[in-house]
Amino acid sequence: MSPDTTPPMDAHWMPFTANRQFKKAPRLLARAAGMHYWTPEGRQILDGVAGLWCVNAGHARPRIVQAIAAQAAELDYAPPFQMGHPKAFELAERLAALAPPGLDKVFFTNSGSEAVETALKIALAYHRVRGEGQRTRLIGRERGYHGVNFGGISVGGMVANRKMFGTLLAGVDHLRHTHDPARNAFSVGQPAHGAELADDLERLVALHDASTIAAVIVEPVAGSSGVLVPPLGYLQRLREICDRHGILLIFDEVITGFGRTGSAFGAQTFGVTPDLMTVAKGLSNGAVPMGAVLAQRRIHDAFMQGPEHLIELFHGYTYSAHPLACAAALAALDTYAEDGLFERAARLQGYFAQALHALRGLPHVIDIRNIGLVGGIELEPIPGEPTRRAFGVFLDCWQQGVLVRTTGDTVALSPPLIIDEAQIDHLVGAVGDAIRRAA
Ligand code: PXG
Ligand code: PLP
Repeated sequence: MSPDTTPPMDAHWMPFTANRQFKKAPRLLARAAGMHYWTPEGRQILDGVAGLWCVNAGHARPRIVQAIAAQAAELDYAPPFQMGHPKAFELAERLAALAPPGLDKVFFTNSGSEAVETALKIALAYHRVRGEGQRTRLIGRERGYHGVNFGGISVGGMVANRKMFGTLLAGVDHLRHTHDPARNAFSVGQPAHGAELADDLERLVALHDASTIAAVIVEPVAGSSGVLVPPLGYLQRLREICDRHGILLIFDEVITGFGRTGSAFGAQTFGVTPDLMTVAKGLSNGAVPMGAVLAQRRIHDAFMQGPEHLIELFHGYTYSAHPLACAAALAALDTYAEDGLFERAARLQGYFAQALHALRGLPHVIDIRNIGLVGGIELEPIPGEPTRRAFGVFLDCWQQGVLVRTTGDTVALSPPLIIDEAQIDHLVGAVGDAIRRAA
């Protein structure tokens, strides 16, 4: 990299990054449009991960760009407490209409992490306002990712994200994860085996008693921990057990939302409606930070009691429903609809699955998983050096001009939903070449 394109790099403590390695050989992105990034030197990079699973309509979509610019000039900021602005209400209506029936109420946040904290707090408070304040336990799942704040890492199940940070929230327990390569390796779409893993919730109910449990939170498809697709019947079974015991079911759809699995939300793809749903990322196409919690009407309504001049829920962020974020999200929803991108993801998923599963048989490929336009290729770790093989594939792809993501020894792909067949071939071909070279 030439000195004129490399800024000073001392001060920026980078998130989830190997800082020392990065600063020795920086990978900078300077510009983006459609399916591509460009580096400061002008090298074109095919975006195989929609930025970080968020730019579902592709980069720099004109409608979104113009909406943000116009909004900044018209109303830059409006206080969200005891005040409102029109686009916040419009966006909430649009989201409720897109979601499965019943998820009628929308609370805005600025990220997926904040959406998760908000959903967990709503779950606890909901039970309390109904006189069941002893329901204080929160249940997550091994290998779950629910952002990086204290509630999210407490219910989350990624060891590296938890172990440094003390005792976390009290009263949290975890379901077993659903990854079962012995029975399900190389499943195309939903794996056949493992619905019974949902019965693990019955074990926790037997241990703690249902009367102490507020909510269960799971990702419909675990993204960050390596694209773990739910076994057929698993989410249905989890829903039934929650209903039997009065436990709220929270779907964390931060990755699975906005077309990623071939419908608006994973809830629709898998045919299971949660009580609370968290979204972020694709909500604004990644263009302005934004998240939200969608809640069943009865949950919201349980709070609407007592004198009308009193605040019902003591929670919110300075930037909840930020005007720029609302403008970006409305334009993103328009773009998804105009381009039929959720349907496009559904239509392309067969082609994408075929391309991915053609990598079976390459050296060290031990599993391939897919649903909608998300895929995971799991590599056998180098003995004693976990994550190194996949990171090598990531670096090789970057050299080839293709951006992928790795987690552990899984290479994850989640391209913008505007991708075409030739670009799928290019993306998966680059990964295949990198895997061959890494052997
Ligand atoms: N829940 C889920 C299911 C997520 O995937 C979050 C919450 C947190 O969202 P924010 O906006 O606070 O980051 C996420 C985010 C990765 C990776 O490496 C995935 C995420 C974030 C960063 C990296 O796969 N997902
Ligand atoms: N810290 C201080 C000192 C604050 O005053 C506030 C908000 O007023 C916050 C943190 C929370 O910031 P935010 O609402 O952006 O999450």
